[in-house]
Amino acid sequence: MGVCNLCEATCGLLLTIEDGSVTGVRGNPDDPLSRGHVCPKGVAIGDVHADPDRLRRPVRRIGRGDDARWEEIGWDEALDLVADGLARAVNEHGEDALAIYLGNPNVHSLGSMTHGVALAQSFRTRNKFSATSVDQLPHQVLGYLLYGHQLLLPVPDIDRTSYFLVLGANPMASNGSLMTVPDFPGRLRELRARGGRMVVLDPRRTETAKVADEHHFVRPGTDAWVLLALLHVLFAEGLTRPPAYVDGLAGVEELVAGFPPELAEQASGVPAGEIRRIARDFAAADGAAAYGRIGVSTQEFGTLCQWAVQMINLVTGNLDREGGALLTNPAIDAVGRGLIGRGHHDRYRSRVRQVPEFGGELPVAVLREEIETPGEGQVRALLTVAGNPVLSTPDGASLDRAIQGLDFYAAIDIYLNETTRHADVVLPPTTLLERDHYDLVFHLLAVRNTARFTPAVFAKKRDQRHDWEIFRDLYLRVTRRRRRKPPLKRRIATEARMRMSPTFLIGMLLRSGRSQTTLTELRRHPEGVDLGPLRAGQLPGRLRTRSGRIDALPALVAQDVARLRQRALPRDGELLLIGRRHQRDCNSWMHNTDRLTRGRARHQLLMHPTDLASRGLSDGALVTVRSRVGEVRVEVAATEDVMPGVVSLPHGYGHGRTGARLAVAAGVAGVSINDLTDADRLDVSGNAALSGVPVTVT
Ligand SMILES: Nc1nc2c(c(=O)[nH]1)N[C@H]1C(S)=C(S)[C@@H](COP(=O)(O)OP(=O)(O)OC[C@H]3O[C@@H](n4cnc5c(=O)[nH]c(N)nc54)[C@H](O)[C@@H]3O)O[C@H]1N2
Ligand SMILES: Nc1nc2c(c(=O)[nH]1)N[C@H]1C(S)=C(S)[C@@H](COP(=O)(O)OP(=O)(O)OC[C@H]3O[C@@H](n4cnc5c(=O)[nH]c(N)nc54)[C@H](O)[C@@H]3O)O[C@H]1N2
Ligand code: SF4
Ligand SMILES: [Mo]
Repeated sequence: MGVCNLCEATCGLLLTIEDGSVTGVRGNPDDPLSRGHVCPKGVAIGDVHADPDRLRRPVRRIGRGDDARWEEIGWDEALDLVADGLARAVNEHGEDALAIYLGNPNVHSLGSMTHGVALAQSFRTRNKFSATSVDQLPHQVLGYLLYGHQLLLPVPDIDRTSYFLVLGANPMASNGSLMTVPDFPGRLRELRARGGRMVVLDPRRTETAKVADEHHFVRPGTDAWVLLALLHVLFAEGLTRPPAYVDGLAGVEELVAGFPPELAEQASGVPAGEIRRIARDFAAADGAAAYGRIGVSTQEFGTLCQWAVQMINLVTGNLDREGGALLTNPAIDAVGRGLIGRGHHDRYRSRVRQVPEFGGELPVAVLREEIETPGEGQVRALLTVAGNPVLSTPDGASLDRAIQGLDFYAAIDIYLNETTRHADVVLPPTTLLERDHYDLVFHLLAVRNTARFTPAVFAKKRDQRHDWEIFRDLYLRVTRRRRRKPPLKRRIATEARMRMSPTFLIGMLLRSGRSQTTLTELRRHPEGVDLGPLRAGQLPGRLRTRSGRIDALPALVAQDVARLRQRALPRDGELLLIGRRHQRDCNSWMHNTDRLTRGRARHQLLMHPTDLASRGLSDGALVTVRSRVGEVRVEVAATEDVMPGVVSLPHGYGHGRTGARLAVAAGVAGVSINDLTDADRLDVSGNAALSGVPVTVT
């Protein structure tokens, strides 16, 4: 039995192993959460394990750029080199001279959660970055502001809801996010079978839009107007029934009074009449849940959008109600037990652009300028862990150049990708099938309460290291080399914890606290243990706010509404760029498996036929896409599935620079959307506004 950690759905797997390799992958029908679901990526999980291009030993770079050569070196030498490079930056230039970027797969690795985060925290630099600020930062800011904890996030009760309102998410391809929902297609069928409805707002007629009861095109970046208008209607028509533990609703009502559906129609293209009807249907439904994801997080008003999504659930009485949006009760409650901090905001700001931190992290959109701008606190050394920011963060091409100017760069990664190819040393950990897994994060966000522990499928080889061992060894080595060491008591405590294996820690966490299961029980049931459907009626008890109540209108939100008011509505004829995901893509990696890269190419720019015609372009042409920051050349594909005025490129492509040998060979390396996105476009949370970038196509 195995588990897939490639996306947030965390499906349980049944693996066939022959002669030490994976020859078959099926979904595990006995898994109480994933119920037998598996997708093409999960089926390809053995390909990563077997991939000859995957790094298995540390490598050191000799030479630069296209002339670089890689030399395998031993672990001790590699760890020493990395510790030397990181400690030297700190000793010579101060704590802030070291930057760290934690990429997406960290949340999917138990060892990263137990040990990687601790290593990052031991660096007292302000220059900590992660994929959070190109992803879900608005959610975390609002979890903190509304509910008192950055990860206290209500999850749509999809198994019981009768009205599911989806903005800027494509769970048919992504399998859900901040909503661990394996087998979304099956769960949607059940929703429809009980007479429920799904309504989707998206600038593209996505796979999810196609199976929805209603789909409305919305102009990119204008959802805030639509969402505020939905609230406007709910208040104006007396459709609210908020719980008693909420303050500040009069302020919300006053604020949304200035955002009628007619204004929203002008901004977004969604007809005012439809907005009114959606508000009424939502309020009338017996259990309704509004949900917004990447498309409404990574835009200029991401925080406003996510706030309004929370408000719609709250004022209609659907927060903490069956069929609405509910809190989970995981076996290890990392939020309730304080394993993850509540969050904090604006304790300090970035050096160059003065953007506020959140939860001890700065927006990754400022990383390039922190590397390139001279002065005290300039970033001189970088550690990336499971990340590829050159492809994943705004204006990646400029970051690509900046990284090459660093004194020292080390990566912990299993591939040489577009970013790690610049590293001085790469330390490759074992991969999923070689390590134990318990999900500390996604049980927190799942549509059903379950618990599952998955022991490693393959034993690691003698010359391999788990990621937690790499984090431990780096912690010890860097600390030893630092001129200013952390206080002795803290050092001893951290060191002791770093020496415990993740599995040992999970056992401990399950024994302490009031866990609903034990590691012994989980070992006996590797398919997972069912802890029941999500529970209603947990609020206000579980709020972590100081008042024990919800302040519906935090100052940050109120101020940002003023920014929205001043915002000019999009102009006709302007082309706005959005991203997309495909079921067979996995962010910026997994493009080195034949299984996922063969078949119809899917890296093209999607464009509406009328937009092509008005520019004298034809389907299949090679076009130049330009934004304020850069340009790419890519094939265009005509489709009526995108709204006129909108073009779409997938993210995670652009392997022409290097990496993903098989994708390059198959001619599907594509271009990077983030060569076009703009590091200056930020939401008020600091999240990158990757969506809705103005571009021209010629
Ligand atoms: N324009 C645009 N940009 C986007 C997005 C978008 O929608 N549009 N989406 C954003 C989002 S939501 C995210 S999460 C980010 C993701 O962007 P990143 O944080 O850069 O993460 P990945 O692209 O997943 O890159 C993961 C890297 O980790 C390595 N890896 C895989 N497994 C392991 C492991 O177990 N251990 C280690 N050490 N390494 C491993 C892989 O080889 C790969 O190089 O991209 C963001 N960028
Ligand atoms: N197959 C696959 N699954 C994945 C991933 C992957 O790379 N591949 N990545 C995983 C990760 S890291 C994450 S964070 C999740 C993300 O999960 P989702 O949020 O479901 O991801 P997307 O498919 O990018 O969906 C975003 C949608 O927003 C739309 N959109 C863009 N701009 C706007 C806008 O301004 N307004 C509105 N209303 N919509 C807009 C896009 O057209 C797109 O349909 O997926 C995860 N699952
Ligand atoms: S939906 Fe696919 S990628 Fe996501 S966990 Fe399941 S098998 Fe893995
Ligand atoms: Mo993500």
